[in-house]
Amino acid sequence: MKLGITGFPGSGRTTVFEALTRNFSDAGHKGENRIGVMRVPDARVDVLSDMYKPKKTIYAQVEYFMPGSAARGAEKKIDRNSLTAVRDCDALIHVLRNFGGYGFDAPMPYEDFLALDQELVLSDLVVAEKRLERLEMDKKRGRVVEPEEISLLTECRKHLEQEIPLRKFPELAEAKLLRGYAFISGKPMLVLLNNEDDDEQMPQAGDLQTKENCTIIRAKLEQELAQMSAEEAQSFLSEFNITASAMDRVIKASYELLGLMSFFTVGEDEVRAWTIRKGTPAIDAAEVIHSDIKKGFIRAEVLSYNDLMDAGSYAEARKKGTVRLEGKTYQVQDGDIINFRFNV
Ligand SMILES: Nc1nc2c(ncn2[C@@H]2O[C@H](COP(=O)(O)OP(=O)(O)OP(=O)(O)O)[C@@H](O)[C@H]2O)c(=O)[nH]1
Ligand SMILES: [Mg+2]
Repeated sequence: MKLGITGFPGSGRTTVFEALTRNFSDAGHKGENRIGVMRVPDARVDVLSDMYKPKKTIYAQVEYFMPGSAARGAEKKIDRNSLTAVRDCDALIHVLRNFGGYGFDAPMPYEDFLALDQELVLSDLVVAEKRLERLEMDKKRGRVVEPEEISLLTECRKHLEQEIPLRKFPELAEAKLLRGYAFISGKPMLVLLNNEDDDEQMPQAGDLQTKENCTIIRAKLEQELAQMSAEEAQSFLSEFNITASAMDRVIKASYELLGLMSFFTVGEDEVRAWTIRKGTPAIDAAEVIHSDIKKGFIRAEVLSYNDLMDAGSYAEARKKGTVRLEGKTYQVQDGDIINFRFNV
């Protein structure tokens, strides 16, 4: 699962990418694509690891992709190639400039947001129209066309003509028949307002905050922070009134945005967070670990993280009766600790 970073040239995409992934290089300045894999911070995994003292502790991960861009800073031009490049991402992180300074106009995050969103909508409209024309032609020629595909595409076209991004219609955006089109306005989006170092306020930005999933960050500050030693970071944190890295928050929000959640396996060898989509049944969660566990599935022994905390230990939880046996169709919950019983 991959998140693509978008935004105007000069909005701070490279800075955000580096702060997020701690991957510092001048590759971005040469217009190269960059990819970074980050662990998803999860205090529950820390606690479980303290409890079991395993040889290995494995966190969930998310991947960030930043397309290289030929456009250079503050050009105020949307780079279409970099939009095309994020079409195969599962969600978007959209960076808005809310800082000024030498060489920059006054920030206009709301206008920038609308301009980019319009671009996303237009490029999807072109795709939908072309495909509909094609399908109509095929129909006339007597070829078999899927009527459901035509009606879904027609619905998309209607919304796009009204300049509404498809992410406002999640069911439509996620329809199986439309998957191949990789509609970019249909991808879940996290909007990052990239503020000045000393500014923690949400800017004037119309109805942005109520309509979109927004987070305020100070990317330059975070990028500097990410390059410091622990001691340096400590004094920096208090100076700028930061309690925890905003990037941890962004990574967690990314995981949520992708519709993902974690279940855990625990033991002396390994404490591990496994990633599944919300609503996944136990039988498919088993497959994430190994296809043999799915094939030979008998039961899932489940204890929720909170019940483990209440009881203090697995053995106590068992005595209290909070360890449950669940079948194949059980819908796994975020934070379930699972021990799969299976035959090989
Ligand atoms: N004050 C301030 N400056 C920032 C912030 N984020 C980025 N900058 C500066 O803005 C400039 C552009 O940032 P980049 O991260 O290179 O932006 P970009 O979107 O990757 O830009 P291009 O790749 O050049 O299109 C750099 O000089 C950054 O140091 C911020 O949060 N506050
Ligand atoms: Mg850049």
